[in-house]
Amino acid sequence: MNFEHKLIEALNNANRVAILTGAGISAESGIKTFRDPDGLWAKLNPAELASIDGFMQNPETVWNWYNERRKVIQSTKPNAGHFALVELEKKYDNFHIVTQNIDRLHQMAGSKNVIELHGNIIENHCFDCKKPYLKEINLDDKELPKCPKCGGKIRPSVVWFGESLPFEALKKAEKVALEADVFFSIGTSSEVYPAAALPYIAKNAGAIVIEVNPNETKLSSEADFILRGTSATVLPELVKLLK
Ligand code: BV8
Ligand code: ZN
Repeated sequence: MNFEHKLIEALNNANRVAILTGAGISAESGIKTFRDPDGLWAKLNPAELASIDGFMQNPETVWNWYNERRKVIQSTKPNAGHFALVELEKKYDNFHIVTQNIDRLHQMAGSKNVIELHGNIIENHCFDCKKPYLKEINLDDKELPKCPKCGGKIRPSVVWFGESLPFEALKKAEKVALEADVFFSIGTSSEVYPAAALPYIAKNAGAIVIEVNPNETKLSSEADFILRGTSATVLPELVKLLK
């Protein structure tokens, strides 16, 4: 891929870089995205599964859907796109990854400053008393675990539709977007708020916005640079060209 000289220059002159990632960056690790044609939600309705109402109506169905996703995620590892971001982080003193992903592949790849906006699929807690549930999960056990403290239903520690994002994480994400010289939006359809607002916050505060996505998104018209390719191919090539 050819990168515009102005893009390379902006990155070589930047001090503060912020990266928003979505399911697309994990696609080349073998984890399905949500809204792509073969995505998780091509067959299932997200509102029924990744939502409080969905869990309250069908707790076992939702619990087992997450266990199926855990099986996939357990067998995956970071791809060249994740590792390129680890290399990129070394070039800047002020570098943050804000991820919507729950797979922890950024952390597994070695990224240090990762802000998780939508929680993670590894941890669980009680739906009623919120107490963390630390017992090992048997991914083949269809039975929904119950809270040892209050008998409540155990749920994955992800952020569902209609649920507020973790306050500290969102506040920090908005701060890094406001301060960024360069803001990347990588592998996200820019559909889900408030995460999707971050590139606009960055742009309005003067950042250069770069989109890395093989497809057009709602953000594309606002981006200063568009790298129309997959993250595992574009990011390693880009990082190689930087000082
Ligand atoms: C909230 C859970 C306050 C974990 C998820 C109307 C307007 C604005 C907002 C709303 C509205 N109506 C409702 C809302 C709020 C709602 C929302 O934004 N809805 C949208 C759909 C309109 N948001 C919320 O509810 C949030 N909370 O607002 O709280 C509140 C409080 C009380 C009452 C009301 C409001 C909570 C949002 C979090 C929801 N949880 N997941 C899980 O099960 O995973 S969202 C889900 O979508 C995932 O977390 C995912 O991260 C997120 C975004 O999806 P993407 O990551 O972008 O993935 P997607 O498949 O969409 O796109 C993939 C992209 O990758 C594509 O562009 C594709 O081209 C690209 N790609 C593919 N391959 C590659 C690639 N890119 C690079 N390389 C590749 N190889
Ligand atoms: Zn409980």
